[in-house]
Amino acid sequence: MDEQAYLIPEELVQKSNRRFKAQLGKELKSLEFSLKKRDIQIEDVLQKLCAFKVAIPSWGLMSGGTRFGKFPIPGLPRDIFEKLEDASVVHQLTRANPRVSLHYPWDKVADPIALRKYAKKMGLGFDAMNSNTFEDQPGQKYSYKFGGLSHTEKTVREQAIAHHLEVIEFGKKLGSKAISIWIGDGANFPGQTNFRKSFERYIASLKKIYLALPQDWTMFIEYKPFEPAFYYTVLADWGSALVASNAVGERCKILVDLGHHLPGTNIEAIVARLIQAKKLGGFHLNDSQYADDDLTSASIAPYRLFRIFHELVSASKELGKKFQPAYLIDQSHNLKDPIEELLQTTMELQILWSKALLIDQSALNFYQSKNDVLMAENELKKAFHTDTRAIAALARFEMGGAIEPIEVYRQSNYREVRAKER
Ligand SMILES: [Mn+2]
Repeated sequence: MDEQAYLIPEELVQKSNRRFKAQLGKELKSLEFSLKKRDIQIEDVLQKLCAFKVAIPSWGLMSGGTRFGKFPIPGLPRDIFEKLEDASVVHQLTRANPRVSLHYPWDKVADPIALRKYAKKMGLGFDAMNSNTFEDQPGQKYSYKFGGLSHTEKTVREQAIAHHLEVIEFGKKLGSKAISIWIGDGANFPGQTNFRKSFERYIASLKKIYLALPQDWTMFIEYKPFEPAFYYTVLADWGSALVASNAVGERCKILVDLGHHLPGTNIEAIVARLIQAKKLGGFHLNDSQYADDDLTSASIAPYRLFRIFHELVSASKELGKKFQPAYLIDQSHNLKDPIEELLQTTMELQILWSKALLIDQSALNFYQSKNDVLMAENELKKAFHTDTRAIAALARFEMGGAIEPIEVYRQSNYREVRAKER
């Protein structure tokens, strides 16, 4: 158990847990009974679920919005220190979100060492650093209006590369081990850009950043089909990302943002391909109805997320501990309190992850080999239809968190108190 300065009074967590413990015990008993018939031990699932950690993005602690407007609630964090406080509340209650992913320069501070110390006090560490060449910063010499890493002008590309080196330097001081690169480069109109040359320039720029990447760091490249460029995007899809990451080097891996796919895309098949190519770096978790909607994970298509998790669980069974993709939430919290939405997200992820852990891989392999389509599909359905909320709750409880995180959070009046201070 870690001794951290968590912000929700511990007795509030314990009081709530005491209230829900008996009910949880009953639910676990009945789940245990049904899982035993399938030769599954709850203890086994629990252990693996406890190892499942998801990072929080610093930008996800604010009220997001659309290009049409934002509707912030009172008490939101005003700087990265306050963002860490809110992230710490999420982690205190879930015990599944021990790291925060920063955005540079939005989270830039003069004293990164002080920031690192503060994070430690809050029980947190730092995940991947995110760069930004998709907008111009005040005082910047060259504009990114027509791109950054793939820009036609060498001076602009060099400025964009220098920015990435700055992000890495900042991240090193925080103890981060990765840089995540998403670029907005592309074109709005046919004829505007030479596809091959812009891609070549992008790869050449990545290579220069890669040279400055510390040995124990990973570079994640994130693809997206469209927006802000609506006709052509330099890194539009997993195929382009695979070509680029192969060209750049072994520690250049691909980041799959679930919302960065066109409707109907079989994302789990893409995930399987990237695993096979040893190029799956990690995930930006969210959900979408249409495109990059950044909605709460599992709010729209939980079965899709379950199928993606199945690919990951089955790969980790085969590949063991060396298979460690990074998981980050990347959502825009427009309508819900960001802390509540992050709690809800993490709870949903825990539920679906534990469902994926319930799949009987050898039975599935058997039915697949016999081309027994219905029974093979049923192996997935059996796991998906199992109510694993109790296992997720038990995992939080055993790790020192809350059985019912949102209930504790609301009881604590955390946001109301912050609204008076911030
Ligand atoms: Mn993303």
